[in-house]
Amino acid sequence: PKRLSYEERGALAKNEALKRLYQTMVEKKSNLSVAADVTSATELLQIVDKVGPHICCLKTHVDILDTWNDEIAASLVDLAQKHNFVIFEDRKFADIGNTVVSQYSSGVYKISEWSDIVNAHIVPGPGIVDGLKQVGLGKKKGLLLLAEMSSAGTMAKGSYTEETVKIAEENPDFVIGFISVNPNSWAKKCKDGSLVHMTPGIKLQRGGDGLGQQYNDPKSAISRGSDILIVGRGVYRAEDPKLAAQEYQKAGWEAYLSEL
Ligand code: UP6
Repeated sequence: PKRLSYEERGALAKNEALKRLYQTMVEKKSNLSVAADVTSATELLQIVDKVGPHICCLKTHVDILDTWNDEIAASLVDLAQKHNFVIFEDRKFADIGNTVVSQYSSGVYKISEWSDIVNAHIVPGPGIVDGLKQVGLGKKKGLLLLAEMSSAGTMAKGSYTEETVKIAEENPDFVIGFISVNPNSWAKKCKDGSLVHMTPGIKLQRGGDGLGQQYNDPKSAISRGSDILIVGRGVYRAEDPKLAAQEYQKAGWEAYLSEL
């Protein structure tokens, strides 16, 4: 076979959150993560309840919401249990270790209390991973490193991208994978077969958004080595978000099966 299955990858995983993610993907036959980037908290919960059955992972941007409190956090966690998905807060941490400790655990959002996965840029160096790990490891959380970005002119490329592999492999207990666009072009150096590649900039109709976003379709993203497709506007701006989620789930899963 060309690629290891999600089951096999899950068996190799050294992190609880990553094991749970693969298990969810297999159980639901879904490699779809919906980015529910609406700014109304009420609307967020409504959309999540609709698309929940079709996703393995919900990606949030908690800092775009019009309101936030413990009740909304609890509702998200309830929906995650009801529909069986993991929660990924796309916080893109980028500060020194000591500061990200507070940003991850404190403030208005207390991200470490309700999200299973967060992500970080490696601009500051490996200390950012040490800081986030201090908060997240005991709570069985996982961290994704931004290896590449989907936006035009991204500076996350070449040796910067390759450096993320090194930092990931130095932290196998906590780093669960990467945000990546074309992992087949650089991730072969990665010896840990469990690490997951999550890819934003996915839409059935390719193109862009006028603000730098560049879209790939599900099939080509998976063939470039992606494991999980992150879809935002393709789902939540669709006339029927549930139907759209179903379509992306099917496209992503068929693309995955064709790689085995
Ligand atoms: N995202 C990207 N590109 C990256 C990293 N993250 O688009 O390199 C995030 C965005 C948004 C989602 O912050 O939440 O993925 C993409 O949304 P879209 O499908 O509506 O473009």
